[in-house]
Amino acid sequence: MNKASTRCAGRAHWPRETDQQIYAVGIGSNRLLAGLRPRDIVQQGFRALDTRPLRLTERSPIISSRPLGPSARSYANAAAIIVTPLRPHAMLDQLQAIERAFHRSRHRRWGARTLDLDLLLWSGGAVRSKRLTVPHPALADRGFVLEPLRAIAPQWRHPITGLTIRQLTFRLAQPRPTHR
Ligand code: A4P
Ligand code: MG
Repeated sequence: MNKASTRCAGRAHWPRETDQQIYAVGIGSNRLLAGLRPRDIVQQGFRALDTRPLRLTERSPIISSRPLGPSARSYANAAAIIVTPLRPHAMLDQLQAIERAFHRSRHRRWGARTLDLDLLLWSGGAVRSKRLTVPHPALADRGFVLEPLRAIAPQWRHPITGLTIRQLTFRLAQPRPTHR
């Protein structure tokens, strides 16, 4: 992300006159597609996220992570910063169209998936509707989301807790008290 957009991503609101929205998107894959490995699929996901009306300004390193949930295969995870005129629900439509293009089917929650795109953060703050919750409700609890995001947007503040991504990552890494 360039300096101007880094500063704006750290604030609650992107200046209205630009009419541009900034999003942090989480990317996950743990399935093969036409001979492509999850890591290659994430690479292709970056490309799809840089196609109009989306402009990808930052891409994180791709990490390998142990599966959370029933799937046995490990995941490739990454994060990207996207600038676009699309408002949140239209952005979700766009992300789901990309997932469909990668042959993702939604039969089983948390099942193996070719490409999973989650809206993590929005420059306009929070959204809560039947279809969409932003920030992503599990953002603060998942290392495989926070770690890539910290590499590209460490100062972005969670609009509800007020903590930066760097602080959330640090907090998650702390040992938790055990109850006997
Ligand atoms: N939805 C609501 N808010 C959002 C949002 N912020 N971003 C709705 C995206 N979608 C959002 O999502 C189900 C519905 O959530 C959508 O139709 C949308 O209207 P989905 O992507 O179809 O289903 P899902 O991904 O199977 O469910 P969910 O609850 O989104 O799962 P997660 O949170 O995406 O977790 N382990 C590792 N290591 N790495 C992973 O990436 N991912 C998951 C899935 C499980 N384990 C993992 C990983
Ligand atoms: Mg999802």
